[in-house]
Amino acid sequence: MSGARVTEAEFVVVANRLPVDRVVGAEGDDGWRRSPGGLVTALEPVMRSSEGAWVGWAGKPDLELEPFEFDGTFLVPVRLSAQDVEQYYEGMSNDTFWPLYHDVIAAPRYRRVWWEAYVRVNRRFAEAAAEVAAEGATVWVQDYQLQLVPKMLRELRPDLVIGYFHHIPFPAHGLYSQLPWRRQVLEGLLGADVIGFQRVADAGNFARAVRRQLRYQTKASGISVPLGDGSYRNALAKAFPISIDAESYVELARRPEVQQRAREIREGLGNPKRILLGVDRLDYTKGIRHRLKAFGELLQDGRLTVEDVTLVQVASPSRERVESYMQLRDEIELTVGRINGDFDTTDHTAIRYLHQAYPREEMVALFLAADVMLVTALRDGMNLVAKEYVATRTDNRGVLVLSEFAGAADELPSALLINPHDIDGMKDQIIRAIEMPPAEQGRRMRSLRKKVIESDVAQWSRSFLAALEAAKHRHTAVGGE
Ligand code: GDG
Repeated sequence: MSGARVTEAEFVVVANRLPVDRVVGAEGDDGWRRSPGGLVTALEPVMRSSEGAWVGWAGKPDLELEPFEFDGTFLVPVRLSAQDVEQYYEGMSNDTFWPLYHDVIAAPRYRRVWWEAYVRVNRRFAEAAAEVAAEGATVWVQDYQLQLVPKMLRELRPDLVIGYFHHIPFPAHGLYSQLPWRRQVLEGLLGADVIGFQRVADAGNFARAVRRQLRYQTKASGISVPLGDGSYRNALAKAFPISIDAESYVELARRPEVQQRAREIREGLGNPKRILLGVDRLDYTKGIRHRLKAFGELLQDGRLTVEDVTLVQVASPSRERVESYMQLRDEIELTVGRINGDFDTTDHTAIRYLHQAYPREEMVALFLAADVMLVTALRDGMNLVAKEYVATRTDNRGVLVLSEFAGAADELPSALLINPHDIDGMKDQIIRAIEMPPAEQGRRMRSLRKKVIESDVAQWSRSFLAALEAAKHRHTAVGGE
């Protein structure tokens, strides 16, 4: 097998997307730009120090690309046809796994052709990774689009140490068991030596599904995976809560031009006493409708007025070809239009709704302009926006209203926690946030910031990779016997 390998990478990341975006220049010439995502930032130091390779899709269908070097990383593009994108990505990943794993907030669709595409595409990713990994290399597979890759890869390359991280929730067994391919997916994931989740509860749900569906033994975080010859391999299923590059947010928040921009934003909104902010991909898991309902009712009840309070809602475009997302956009825009129509004055708006994506500097200026950050997800693996807001509040002012159903709630108990289904409860907490005295804001924010700054994304990748390293030693010990 080694003769066929393109390169010999000691560390390989496998993710749905490559860490770069294609940019087309003015003369029609194209190049690549590093994508701004958190995962890319988190793994950059590891990739640099380890002659790493990254296997992923370049983001456009039917692109035939040779592997290439970018910024010290060997990039291995996996080709997806337009049909693969439709069935594996938009279908199985975003219209089956996504709603099922987020507690069926939207109805998951179970389609056999999508599953077949998912298997086919996962195999393509596994084969690409098997080709580039050096003997005994460490491979880190990312997220729910690639749940079958760990097992497929182990079959191709039993010498590898394989990690998998699940960025979204893992649902309770009662819901998970709807999945027609529930056993195959569990077996796929169990190909990994370490399976990481956002919350302790996700790891627990996974272990329960494994016990119920596969009848494997579990003990604490360990799962005994039978090898078929009477012996067992130990897989670790555990929480590794992801975080942000906190330092870079602090740095942006300290820039005078970003602070100036925050002042301009406030002025542009007519200098209301309080600005509330929501920042989400336009997704039904984020609870944007519930948030709008609560805010609309507060205006209706006369507990808030548009002269005093404005809600800024950034809803960045997402999955625009998936039907449920098109519907959600219509509903949200109808609601925003109604609330603004009912309550706006010529000088003040109730909701400044922005269906756009912004550069990071602008996002930080928005965080700085906001007195209250609303994170009202109905279900969310972690929610990085909550952590980003906290990191930028270097003056220890501002209030985070945070849904209990976001993974971040486990780590950030000093936020004002809410149940977004309880509209009255949410309204009361929004009022409490708006009226919170500075001393209490400071007390809570200091404790939130301490957590986010201590547990940053570098610490996240270090602790996951340390667990994988320990698995490597187990491999060696078994091999040496
Ligand atoms: C998944 C899980 C988990 C948003 N709009 C703009 C923009 N963003 C940035 C945010 C944040 C990121 O996108 C979104 O991250 P979240 O964690 O909030 O949510 P998902 O996209 O659903 O991410 C989630 C995460 O994976 C990591 O494991 O936390 O639970 O669902 O960084 O700031 N960034 C810019 N412009 C925008 O308009 N620059």
